Amino acid sequence: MLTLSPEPLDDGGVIIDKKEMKRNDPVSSGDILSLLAARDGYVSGAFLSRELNISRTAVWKRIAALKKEGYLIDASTKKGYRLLSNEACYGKSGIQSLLKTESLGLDIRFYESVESTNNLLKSLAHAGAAHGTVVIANEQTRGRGRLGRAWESMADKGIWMSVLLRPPLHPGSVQTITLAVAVAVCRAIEPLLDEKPGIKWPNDILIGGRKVCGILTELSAEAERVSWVIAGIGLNTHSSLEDFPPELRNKATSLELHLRQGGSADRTRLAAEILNQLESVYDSFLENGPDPMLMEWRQRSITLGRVVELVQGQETLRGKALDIGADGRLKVQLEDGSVRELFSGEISLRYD
Ligand code: BTX
Repeated sequence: MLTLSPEPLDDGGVIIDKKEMKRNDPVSSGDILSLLAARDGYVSGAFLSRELNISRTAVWKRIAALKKEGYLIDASTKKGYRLLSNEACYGKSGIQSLLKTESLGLDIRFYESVESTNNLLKSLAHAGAAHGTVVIANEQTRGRGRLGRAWESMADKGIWMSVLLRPPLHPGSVQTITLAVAVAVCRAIEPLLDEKPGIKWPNDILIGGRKVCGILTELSAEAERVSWVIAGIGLNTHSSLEDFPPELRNKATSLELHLRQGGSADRTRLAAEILNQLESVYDSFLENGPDPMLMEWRQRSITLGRVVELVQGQETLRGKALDIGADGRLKVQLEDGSVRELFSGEISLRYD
């Protein structure tokens, strides 16, 4: 069972009047936040109500939700509302106020602590949640990696986020989604870093040879059609090396340890930027096919051209990583000259 604590902050206690919004176009607390943040002084309730086409009561409810998320807002009956600090609080509204997306993140469920955001989103997906629904937690108590491995997800130290996609794809091509997510995360983090991140096939992002991000893609499909894909992203933002268990200290890293001067690993901005970039990569993928994304993936890959060890059950094979296929499979030439095409679910890849 999932442990949710404290109560979910998904709608900040706001009961949304279904009449006042179109589905897929909700007015969120994040919209109010953007308008408040754009002004130094007070913004009247009438202005907000007019601008967003919602009632004054609906404005008031969303302001209450923002306060609950930790924003300091002065409310004056005469002058309206004023944001007292521009510091973003890590949560749904802050993230939504920075989104440029049309579908990803319109519905964000933000929790203080869950077992696994992938697990939680899976039950929402089964219940019919829309494409683009996102679950984020400040902490995961049973974060998962591939092949039954654990993912360390300490409170306040990273972005633990799952995104629901309903792509019109054949199940066989779903592995490319993992590649698309990796490209999107690289685009989002690269401007902050003093060193280029690289993608280790299929699902790790490394900085200086250490893992900063892991991606866990899960799906439900019928024979010919994908029903949903959940892309789980674990990105270490604020961990120091001591925060990791001893066995990970020479393998893991966090953004904060590699920031360029003036860079910040602010989770609100980053989570929004990952969603912005993911929507852009995903839309282009559906419109133009996988080639442009695969081209970028190849440029960012630190796997291609390397001699790698493939660990599959008891068997360990050596070979050279040649290329990535249009279906996301890695082509490896083994020492006997034969070429194998690998799915990510099957193997672990080792190299120095
Ligand atoms: P993976 O199986 O490729 O990597 C798991 C391995 O990575 C572990 O066995 C361990 O060696 C190492 N590891 C564990 N935690 C960390 C960490 N915080 N930083 C660096 N290395 C670590 C990778 O699987 C996929 C991880 C996805 C995590 C996200 S978080 C949101 C979503 N919910 C969920 O339960 N999982 C995903």
